[in-house]
Amino acid sequence: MIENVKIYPVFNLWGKRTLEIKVFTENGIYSASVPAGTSRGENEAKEVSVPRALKIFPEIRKNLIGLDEKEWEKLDRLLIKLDGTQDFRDIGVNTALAASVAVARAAMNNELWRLDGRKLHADFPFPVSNVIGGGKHGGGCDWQEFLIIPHRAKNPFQAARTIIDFWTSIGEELKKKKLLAGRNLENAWMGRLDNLRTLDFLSRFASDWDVRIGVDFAASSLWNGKKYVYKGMGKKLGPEKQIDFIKEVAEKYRIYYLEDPFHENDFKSFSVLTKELQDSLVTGDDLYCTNPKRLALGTRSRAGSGVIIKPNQIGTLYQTKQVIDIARRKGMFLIPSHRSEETGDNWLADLAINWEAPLIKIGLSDIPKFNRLIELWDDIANSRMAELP
Ligand code: 2PG
Ligand code: MG
Repeated sequence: MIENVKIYPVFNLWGKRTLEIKVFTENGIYSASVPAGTSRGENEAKEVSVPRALKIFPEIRKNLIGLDEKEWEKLDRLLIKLDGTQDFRDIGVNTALAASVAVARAAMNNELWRLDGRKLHADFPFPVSNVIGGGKHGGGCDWQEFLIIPHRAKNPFQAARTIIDFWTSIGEELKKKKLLAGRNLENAWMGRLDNLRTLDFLSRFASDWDVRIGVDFAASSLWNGKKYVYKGMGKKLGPEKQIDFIKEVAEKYRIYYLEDPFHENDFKSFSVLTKELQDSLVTGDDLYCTNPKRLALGTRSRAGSGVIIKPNQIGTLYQTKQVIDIARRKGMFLIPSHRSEETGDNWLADLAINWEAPLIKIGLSDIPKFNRLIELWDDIANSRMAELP
Protein backbone atom coordinates (compact mmCIF):
# COMPACT_ATOMS: atom_id res chain seq x y z
CA MET A 1 0.00 0.00 0.00
CA ILE A 2 1.18 3.54 -0.71
CA GLU A 3 1.86 5.14 2.67
CA ASN A 4 3.28 8.44 1.49
CA VAL A 5 4.30 10.31 -1.66
CA LYS A 6 6.75 13.22 -1.71
CA ILE A 7 8.00 15.65 -4.33
CA TYR A 8 11.45 17.26 -4.35
CA PRO A 9 12.64 20.23 -6.43
CA VAL A 10 15.97 18.94 -7.79
CA PHE A 11 18.31 19.77 -10.68
CA ASN A 12 18.86 17.88 -13.91
CA LEU A 13 22.30 17.05 -15.34
CA TRP A 14 22.48 20.52 -16.92
CA GLY A 15 21.72 22.32 -13.68
CA LYS A 16 18.16 23.18 -14.67
CA ARG A 17 15.29 22.81 -12.24
CA THR A 18 13.27 19.62 -12.38
CA LEU A 19 11.40 17.42 -9.94
CA GLU A 20 11.71 14.02 -8.35
CA ILE A 21 8.87 12.00 -6.85
CA LYS A 22 9.23 9.38 -4.14
CA VAL A 23 6.68 6.73 -3.23
CA PHE A 24 6.82 5.15 0.24
CA THR A 25 5.26 1.71 0.69
CA GLU A 26 5.53 -0.93 3.41
CA ASN A 27 8.05 -2.73 1.11
CA GLY A 28 10.39 0.15 0.41
CA ILE A 29 10.98 3.61 -1.05
CA TYR A 30 10.93 4.15 -4.83
CA SER A 31 11.74 7.33 -6.74
CA ALA A 32 11.78 8.64 -10.28
CA SER A 33 12.63 11.77 -12.23
CA VAL A 34 11.93 12.51 -15.88
CA PRO A 35 13.93 14.22 -18.62
CA ALA A 36 12.95 17.16 -20.84
CA GLY A 37 13.33 17.78 -24.57
CA THR A 38 14.85 20.70 -26.46
CA SER A 39 13.50 19.97 -29.93
CA ARG A 40 9.94 19.14 -28.97
CA GLY A 41 7.14 18.10 -31.27
CA GLU A 42 4.09 20.37 -31.34
CA ASN A 43 1.90 17.40 -30.34
CA GLU A 44 3.77 16.54 -27.17
CA ALA A 45 2.14 16.55 -23.74
CA LYS A 46 2.92 19.69 -21.75
CA GLU A 47 5.15 20.23 -18.73
CA VAL A 48 4.35 22.59 -15.87
CA SER A 49 6.92 24.74 -14.08
CA VAL A 50 8.52 23.31 -10.95
CA PRO A 51 6.75 25.87 -8.67
CA ARG A 52 3.40 24.89 -10.23
CA ALA A 53 4.17 21.17 -9.74
CA LEU A 54 5.00 21.81 -6.07
CA LYS A 55 1.81 23.81 -5.64
CA ILE A 56 -0.58 21.23 -7.08
CA PHE A 57 1.20 18.20 -5.64
CA PRO A 58 -0.76 17.95 -2.34
CA GLU A 59 -3.88 17.10 -4.38
CA ILE A 60 -2.05 14.26 -6.19
CA ARG A 61 -0.55 13.03 -2.94
CA LYS A 62 -3.94 12.92 -1.25
CA ASN A 63 -5.34 10.78 -4.06
CA LEU A 64 -2.46 8.28 -4.17
CA ILE A 65 -2.07 7.58 -0.46
CA GLY A 66 -3.80 4.38 0.61
CA LEU A 67 -3.90 2.86 -2.89
CA ASP A 68 -2.29 -0.43 -3.89
CA GLU A 69 0.87 0.22 -5.92
CA LYS A 70 0.44 -3.16 -7.64
CA GLU A 71 -2.47 -1.60 -9.50
CA TRP A 72 -0.15 0.87 -11.23
CA GLU A 73 -2.32 1.12 -14.35
CA LYS A 74 -5.32 2.13 -12.26
CA LEU A 75 -3.19 4.78 -10.56
CA ASP A 76 -2.09 6.10 -13.95
CA ARG A 77 -5.73 6.38 -15.03
CA LEU A 78 -6.37 8.32 -11.84
CA LEU A 79 -3.57 10.77 -12.75
CA ILE A 80 -5.12 11.23 -16.21
CA LYS A 81 -8.47 11.94 -14.59
CA LEU A 82 -7.00 14.32 -12.02
CA ASP A 83 -5.43 16.33 -14.84
CA GLY A 84 -8.58 16.32 -16.94
CA THR A 85 -7.00 17.77 -20.13
CA GLN A 86 -5.83 15.99 -23.29
CA ASP A 87 -2.17 16.83 -22.81
CA PHE A 88 -1.45 17.10 -19.09
CA ARG A 89 -1.33 20.88 -19.26
CA ASP A 90 -2.86 21.13 -15.80
CA ILE A 91 -0.72 18.89 -13.58
CA GLY A 92 2.15 18.61 -16.09
CA VAL A 93 3.53 15.57 -17.87
CA ASN A 94 6.68 15.98 -15.77
CA THR A 95 4.66 15.49 -12.56
CA ALA A 96 2.44 12.73 -13.96
CA LEU A 97 5.25 10.64 -15.47
CA ALA A 98 7.54 10.94 -12.44
CA ALA A 99 4.64 9.70 -10.27
CA SER A 100 3.78 6.97 -12.77
CA VAL A 101 7.35 5.60 -12.95
CA ALA A 102 7.87 5.79 -9.17
CA VAL A 103 4.61 3.86 -8.59
CA ALA A 104 5.53 1.26 -11.26
CA ARG A 105 8.93 0.83 -9.61
CA ALA A 106 7.14 0.26 -6.31
CA ALA A 107 4.82 -2.28 -7.96
CA MET A 108 7.81 -4.22 -9.33
CA ASN A 109 10.14 -3.68 -6.38
CA ASN A 110 12.47 -1.75 -8.72
CA GLU A 111 12.60 -4.53 -11.37
CA LEU A 112 10.79 -2.39 -13.93
CA TRP A 113 11.93 -4.61 -16.78
CA ARG A 114 9.33 -7.16 -15.60
CA LEU A 115 6.51 -4.63 -15.64
CA ASP A 116 3.81 -6.87 -17.08
CA GLY A 117 5.24 -9.97 -15.44
CA ARG A 118 5.44 -12.16 -18.52
CA LYS A 119 9.20 -12.40 -19.02
CA LEU A 120 10.85 -15.74 -19.62
CA HIS A 121 13.95 -14.22 -21.17
CA ALA A 122 15.18 -10.74 -21.94
CA ASP A 123 16.11 -9.38 -25.35
CA PHE A 124 18.54 -6.50 -24.99
CA PRO A 125 18.30 -3.51 -27.31
CA PHE A 126 21.21 -2.15 -29.35
CA PRO A 127 21.99 1.49 -28.54
CA VAL A 128 21.58 4.17 -31.20
CA SER A 129 23.93 6.94 -30.09
CA ASN A 130 24.50 10.50 -31.12
CA VAL A 131 28.21 11.14 -31.79
CA ILE A 132 28.11 14.37 -33.83
CA GLY A 133 25.40 16.94 -33.31
CA GLY A 134 23.81 19.99 -34.85
CA GLY A 135 20.44 21.73 -35.25
CA LYS A 136 18.67 22.81 -32.08
CA HIS A 137 21.07 20.83 -29.87
CA GLY A 138 24.03 22.92 -31.03
CA GLY A 139 26.66 22.15 -33.66
CA GLY A 140 27.92 23.14 -37.09
CA CYS A 141 25.23 21.57 -39.26
CA ASP A 142 21.47 21.81 -39.76
CA TRP A 143 20.70 18.16 -39.09
CA GLN A 144 20.41 17.37 -35.42
CA GLU A 145 22.12 14.04 -34.76
CA PHE A 146 24.62 11.79 -36.51
CA LEU A 147 24.23 8.40 -34.84
CA ILE A 148 25.96 5.05 -34.67
CA ILE A 149 24.64 1.55 -33.86
CA PRO A 150 27.14 -1.11 -32.71
CA HIS A 151 25.20 -3.83 -34.50
CA ARG A 152 27.66 -6.64 -33.89
CA ALA A 153 27.99 -6.16 -30.12
CA LYS A 154 27.50 -9.41 -28.23
CA ASN A 155 26.28 -7.78 -25.03
CA PRO A 156 25.49 -4.32 -23.59
CA PHE A 157 29.02 -3.89 -22.24
CA GLN A 158 30.55 -4.38 -25.69
CA ALA A 159 27.91 -2.09 -27.19
CA ALA A 160 28.72 0.71 -24.72
CA ARG A 161 32.46 0.13 -25.15
CA THR A 162 32.19 0.51 -28.93
CA ILE A 163 30.17 3.69 -28.66
CA ILE A 164 32.46 5.31 -26.10
CA ASP A 165 35.60 4.34 -28.05
CA PHE A 166 34.12 5.49 -31.35
CA TRP A 167 33.03 8.81 -29.86
CA THR A 168 36.46 9.36 -28.30
CA SER A 169 38.32 8.54 -31.52
CA ILE A 170 36.13 10.56 -33.85
CA GLY A 171 36.46 13.51 -31.45
CA GLU A 172 40.26 13.21 -31.61
CA GLU A 173 40.11 13.02 -35.40
CA LEU A 174 37.96 16.15 -35.62
CA LYS A 175 40.38 17.94 -33.29
CA LYS A 176 43.40 16.86 -35.31
CA LYS A 177 41.79 18.23 -38.45
CA LYS A 178 40.86 21.47 -36.63
CA LEU A 179 37.19 20.73 -37.21
CA LEU A 180 36.10 20.52 -33.59
CA ALA A 181 33.97 23.30 -32.10
CA GLY A 182 33.05 21.68 -28.76
CA ARG A 183 30.39 19.40 -27.28
CA ASN A 184 26.67 20.01 -27.34
CA LEU A 185 23.97 19.32 -24.77
CA GLU A 186 23.84 15.62 -25.63
CA ASN A 187 27.63 15.39 -25.29
CA ALA A 188 27.88 14.89 -29.04
CA TRP A 189 30.77 16.60 -30.82
CA MET A 190 30.03 19.86 -32.56
CA GLY A 191 31.93 19.96 -35.81
CA ARG A 192 32.72 22.73 -38.26
CA LEU A 193 31.31 20.88 -41.27
CA ASP A 194 27.95 21.17 -43.00
CA ASN A 195 25.49 18.24 -43.27
CA LEU A 196 26.96 16.43 -46.24
CA ARG A 197 30.58 16.92 -45.21
CA THR A 198 29.72 15.61 -41.74
CA LEU A 199 28.04 12.57 -43.27
CA ASP A 200 30.99 12.01 -45.56
CA PHE A 201 33.45 12.32 -42.66
CA LEU A 202 31.37 10.03 -40.42
CA SER A 203 30.84 7.31 -43.01
CA ARG A 204 34.54 7.22 -43.96
CA PHE A 205 35.52 7.09 -40.30
CA ALA A 206 32.90 4.41 -39.54
CA SER A 207 34.11 2.11 -42.32
CA ASP A 208 36.82 0.81 -39.95
CA TRP A 209 34.32 0.03 -37.20
CA ASP A 210 31.52 -2.48 -36.68
CA VAL A 211 28.79 0.13 -36.68
CA ARG A 212 25.83 1.16 -38.80
CA ILE A 213 25.06 4.82 -39.17
CA GLY A 214 21.94 6.87 -38.66
CA VAL A 215 20.73 10.47 -38.76
CA ASP A 216 18.03 12.29 -36.80
CA PHE A 217 17.20 15.03 -39.31
CA ALA A 218 14.70 16.64 -36.90
CA ALA A 219 13.24 18.13 -40.07
CA SER A 220 10.47 20.08 -38.32
CA SER A 221 13.15 22.50 -37.16
CA LEU A 222 14.11 23.14 -40.82
CA TRP A 223 10.55 23.50 -42.12
CA ASN A 224 9.28 27.08 -42.59
CA GLY A 225 5.76 26.09 -43.62
CA LYS A 226 6.63 25.77 -47.31
CA LYS A 227 10.21 24.61 -47.58
CA TYR A 228 13.06 22.97 -45.71
CA VAL A 229 15.63 25.69 -45.11
CA TYR A 230 19.26 24.53 -45.08
CA LYS A 231 21.22 27.50 -43.76
CA GLY A 232 24.56 25.68 -43.76
CA MET A 233 24.19 24.55 -47.37
CA GLY A 234 22.49 27.72 -48.54
CA LYS A 235 19.45 26.01 -50.06
CA LYS A 236 15.71 25.60 -49.63
CA LEU A 237 13.90 22.44 -50.66
CA GLY A 238 10.18 21.84 -51.23
CA PRO A 239 8.62 18.56 -49.97
CA GLU A 240 9.23 16.60 -53.20
CA LYS A 241 12.85 17.74 -53.46
CA GLN A 242 13.38 16.84 -49.81
CA ILE A 243 12.25 13.25 -50.52
CA ASP A 244 14.73 13.01 -53.42
CA PHE A 245 17.53 14.56 -51.39
CA ILE A 246 17.03 12.25 -48.39
CA LYS A 247 16.77 9.20 -50.62
CA GLU A 248 19.95 10.17 -52.45
CA VAL A 249 22.02 10.67 -49.28
CA ALA A 250 20.56 7.55 -47.61
CA GLU A 251 21.65 5.43 -50.57
CA LYS A 252 24.99 7.12 -51.07
CA TYR A 253 26.05 6.92 -47.41
CA ARG A 254 24.16 3.70 -46.62
CA ILE A 255 22.22 5.29 -43.79
CA TYR A 256 20.51 2.49 -41.90
CA TYR A 257 18.50 4.60 -39.45
CA LEU A 258 16.63 7.74 -40.55
CA GLU A 259 14.65 9.69 -37.95
CA ASP A 260 12.26 12.53 -38.78
CA PRO A 261 13.47 13.17 -42.35
CA PHE A 262 10.28 15.21 -42.90
CA HIS A 263 8.32 17.67 -40.80
CA GLU A 264 5.95 16.50 -38.10
CA ASN A 265 2.74 16.54 -40.15
CA ASP A 266 4.02 15.10 -43.40
CA PHE A 267 2.78 11.50 -43.08
CA LYS A 268 2.74 11.27 -46.89
CA SER A 269 6.47 11.77 -47.42
CA PHE A 270 7.20 9.26 -44.64
CA SER A 271 5.10 6.69 -46.53
CA VAL A 272 6.90 7.37 -49.81
CA LEU A 273 10.36 7.06 -48.26
CA THR A 274 9.45 3.91 -46.30
CA LYS A 275 8.46 2.26 -49.57
CA GLU A 276 11.60 3.45 -51.35
CA LEU A 277 14.11 2.51 -48.64
CA GLN A 278 13.11 -1.04 -47.75
CA ASP A 279 16.44 -1.86 -46.10
CA SER A 280 16.53 1.18 -43.81
CA LEU A 281 14.60 2.02 -40.69
CA VAL A 282 12.52 5.15 -41.34
CA THR A 283 11.49 6.35 -37.89
CA GLY A 284 8.96 8.87 -36.63
CA ASP A 285 9.72 10.92 -33.52
CA ASP A 286 8.04 14.35 -33.74
CA LEU A 287 5.72 12.74 -36.32
CA TYR A 288 4.14 10.45 -33.74
CA CYS A 289 4.96 12.11 -30.42
CA THR A 290 4.28 8.71 -28.77
CA ASN A 291 0.60 9.42 -29.32
CA PRO A 292 -1.74 6.45 -29.92
CA LYS A 293 -4.07 8.41 -32.22
CA ARG A 294 -1.24 9.70 -34.41
CA LEU A 295 0.34 6.26 -34.54
CA ALA A 296 -2.94 4.61 -35.52
CA LEU A 297 -3.30 7.21 -38.27
CA GLY A 298 0.27 6.88 -39.59
CA THR A 299 0.38 3.12 -39.63
CA ARG A 300 -2.59 3.04 -42.02
CA SER A 301 -0.34 4.40 -44.76
CA ARG A 302 2.84 2.81 -43.34
CA ALA A 303 4.39 6.16 -42.56
CA GLY A 304 7.69 4.79 -41.27
CA SER A 305 8.87 1.37 -40.18
CA GLY A 306 9.95 2.45 -36.69
CA VAL A 307 8.55 4.65 -33.94
CA ILE A 308 10.41 6.56 -31.24
CA ILE A 309 8.96 6.00 -27.78
CA LYS A 310 9.40 8.91 -25.38
CA PRO A 311 6.99 8.43 -22.48
CA ASN A 312 7.07 12.13 -21.61
CA GLN A 313 5.65 12.98 -25.02
CA ILE A 314 2.37 11.36 -23.96
CA GLY A 315 2.11 11.10 -20.16
CA THR A 316 1.96 7.99 -18.00
CA LEU A 317 3.33 4.46 -18.51
CA TYR A 318 -0.25 3.26 -18.98
CA GLN A 319 -0.64 5.52 -22.04
CA THR A 320 2.81 4.57 -23.30
CA LYS A 321 1.78 0.91 -23.15
CA GLN A 322 -1.18 1.66 -25.42
CA VAL A 323 1.24 3.06 -28.00
CA ILE A 324 3.50 0.02 -27.65
CA ASP A 325 0.52 -2.28 -28.25
CA ILE A 326 -0.49 -0.45 -31.45
CA ALA A 327 3.11 -0.44 -32.71
CA ARG A 328 3.40 -4.19 -32.11
CA ARG A 329 0.11 -4.97 -33.82
CA LYS A 330 1.14 -2.92 -36.83
CA GLY A 331 4.66 -4.36 -37.04
CA MET A 332 6.44 -1.09 -36.27
CA PHE A 333 9.87 -1.31 -34.66
CA LEU A 334 10.13 0.29 -31.25
CA ILE A 335 12.93 2.69 -30.39
CA PRO A 336 12.58 3.95 -26.80
CA SER A 337 14.51 7.19 -26.52
CA HIS A 338 16.16 9.48 -23.99
CA ARG A 339 15.65 13.26 -24.16
CA SER A 340 18.35 15.86 -24.59
CA GLU A 341 18.06 17.07 -20.97
CA GLU A 342 18.41 14.03 -18.77
CA THR A 343 18.35 13.70 -14.98
CA GLY A 344 20.57 10.64 -14.54
CA ASP A 345 17.59 8.33 -13.92
CA ASN A 346 17.83 5.03 -15.79
CA TRP A 347 14.25 3.67 -15.98
CA LEU A 348 14.16 3.76 -19.78
CA ALA A 349 16.72 0.93 -19.91
CA ASP A 350 14.38 -1.41 -17.99
CA LEU A 351 11.39 -0.44 -20.08
CA ALA A 352 13.22 -1.03 -23.36
CA ILE A 353 13.71 -4.64 -22.23
CA ASN A 354 10.13 -4.90 -21.05
CA TRP A 355 8.87 -3.68 -24.43
CA GLU A 356 11.27 -5.99 -26.32
CA ALA A 357 12.62 -3.06 -28.31
CA PRO A 358 15.44 -3.92 -30.75
CA LEU A 359 17.01 -0.46 -30.35
CA ILE A 360 17.28 2.15 -27.60
CA LYS A 361 18.32 5.72 -28.30
CA ILE A 362 20.77 6.74 -25.59
CA GLY A 363 23.96 8.69 -25.82
CA LEU A 364 27.10 9.96 -24.20
CA SER A 365 25.07 12.08 -21.79
CA ASP A 366 23.27 8.92 -20.68
CA ILE A 367 25.87 6.67 -19.12
CA PRO A 368 23.52 5.58 -16.26
CA LYS A 369 21.26 3.88 -18.84
CA PHE A 370 24.18 2.02 -20.44
CA ASN A 371 25.21 0.93 -16.95
CA ARG A 372 21.73 -0.32 -16.11
CA LEU A 373 21.72 -2.47 -19.27
CA ILE A 374 25.13 -3.90 -18.33
CA GLU A 375 23.89 -4.67 -14.82
CA LEU A 376 20.66 -6.33 -16.01
CA TRP A 377 22.53 -8.43 -18.58
CA ASP A 378 24.38 -9.94 -15.66
CA ASP A 379 21.32 -10.29 -13.43
CA ILE A 380 18.82 -11.82 -15.84
CA ALA A 381 19.14 -15.46 -16.79
CA ASN A 382 18.52 -16.06 -20.52
CA SER A 383 19.70 -12.66 -21.71
CA ARG A 384 20.37 -12.22 -25.40
CA MET A 385 20.78 -9.34 -27.81
CA ALA A 386 17.65 -8.46 -29.79
CA GLU A 387 17.33 -9.26 -33.46
CA LEU A 388 17.94 -6.12 -35.46
CA PRO A 389 15.43 -5.31 -38.19
C1 2PG B 1 15.31 13.77 -30.38
C2 2PG B 1 15.68 14.05 -28.96
C3 2PG B 1 16.65 13.11 -28.31
P1 2PG B 1 15.00 16.22 -27.71
O1 2PG B 1 14.94 14.68 -31.14
O2 2PG B 1 15.27 12.63 -30.80
O3 2PG B 1 17.87 13.04 -28.93
O4 2PG B 1 15.94 15.37 -28.71
O5 2PG B 1 14.97 15.53 -26.41
O6 2PG B 1 15.63 17.56 -27.66
O7 2PG B 1 13.62 16.25 -28.33
MG1 MG C 1 14.31 13.02 -32.76
